[in-house]
Amino acid sequence: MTKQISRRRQSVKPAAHSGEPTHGPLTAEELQLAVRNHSMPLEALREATTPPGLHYVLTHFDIPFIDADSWHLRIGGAVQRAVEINLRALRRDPTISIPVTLECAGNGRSLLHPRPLSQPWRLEGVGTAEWTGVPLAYLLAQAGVDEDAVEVVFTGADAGIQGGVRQTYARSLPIKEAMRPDVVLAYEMNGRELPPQHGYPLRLVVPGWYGMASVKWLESIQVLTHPFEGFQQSVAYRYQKDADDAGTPVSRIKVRSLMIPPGIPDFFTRSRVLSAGPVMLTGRAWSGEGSVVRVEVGIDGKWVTAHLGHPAGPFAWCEWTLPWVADRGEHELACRATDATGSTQPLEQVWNYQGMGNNVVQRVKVSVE
Ligand SMILES: Nc1nc2c(c(=O)[nH]1)N[C@H]1C(S)=C(S)[C@@H](COP(=O)(O)O)O[C@H]1N2
Ligand SMILES: [Mo]
Repeated sequence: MTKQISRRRQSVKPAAHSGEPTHGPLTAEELQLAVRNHSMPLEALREATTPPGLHYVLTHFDIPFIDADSWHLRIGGAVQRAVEINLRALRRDPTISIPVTLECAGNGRSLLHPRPLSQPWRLEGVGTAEWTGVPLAYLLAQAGVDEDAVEVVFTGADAGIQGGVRQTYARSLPIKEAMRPDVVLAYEMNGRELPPQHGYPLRLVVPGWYGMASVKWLESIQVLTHPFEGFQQSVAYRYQKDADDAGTPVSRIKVRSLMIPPGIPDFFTRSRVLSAGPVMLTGRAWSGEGSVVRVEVGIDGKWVTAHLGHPAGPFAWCEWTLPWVADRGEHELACRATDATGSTQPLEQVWNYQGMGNNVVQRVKVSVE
């Protein structure tokens, strides 16, 4: 009996996105999202720090334009002393700078069959920036977190409707993650104030977690003595088998590598043309679960271990290179990373209802002339 009720409850649960996954062509709604939320061109993998404007952007609702002079951050909930702090005061607090590779949890979604209807990323929903700001743990310590605290919820200034539910964008972290010394309340990206689309004047950056955890346009931090059940926590960002599956939460970034497509592209099809002879294949690899220990490059199905460079930090991607002598004809290149936990990228798409945490190997077809 109880089971039936709970199942019925789940079936009226709002969907994280709109409609069932489809085998059909790209919809006008997906195109609308795709042009709002741009990805990082793969040639930008050349740079350890993604150049300004090329870092991917994902915004669920509208970008709020915030007046930094009247803006302030509120910290409250299960704390000894509630805090209200403005930007000038925050900038006087201790700072850290940390290079972080951020990836959208939906990266790779449009390559899935059937295709979940949401932001239709291909493989480029990623970027690396140097984030500067105040360690979250420092401010939480100032507020004095109560002993029975279990989670911290972060709320942005942006509101909208998703899955029929009116909401302000909010996500939580378990208290243990929130207390990590490398979680930062960032007011600078690559040494400059945050651009509007990346969360001006202040955002959270949670190294190692998929992007949804890094709440932009941060206004409020509340310490909770119970798990947060907001939409972006309990409905969206879950690994679900189907619409009725409560699923499991999405958290850390799975191991992935990408390659700069060699040669030159055809404008319309983006297929690659390359001259015969030596070429340095190169790209970057990352994982939020442990450092990258190996990248293999597949050349027409044969895997060769690439040379690994040193990442700028424990949560930044690392460069890989592999010299190749291209001979005339059609070739398929691929890359596959493995991290310290032993996880390796799958060769086939692993499907889930929301298209989350996909990390399939990238394949690049080249014509060598
Ligand atoms: N307030 C707010 N924060 C947010 C989002 C949002 O829509 N609103 N999107 C999240 C998602 S899904 C991702 S992937 C990252 C993207 O960060 P970026 O646009 O700076 O790359 O921001 C996260 N933080
Ligand atoms: Mo995302």
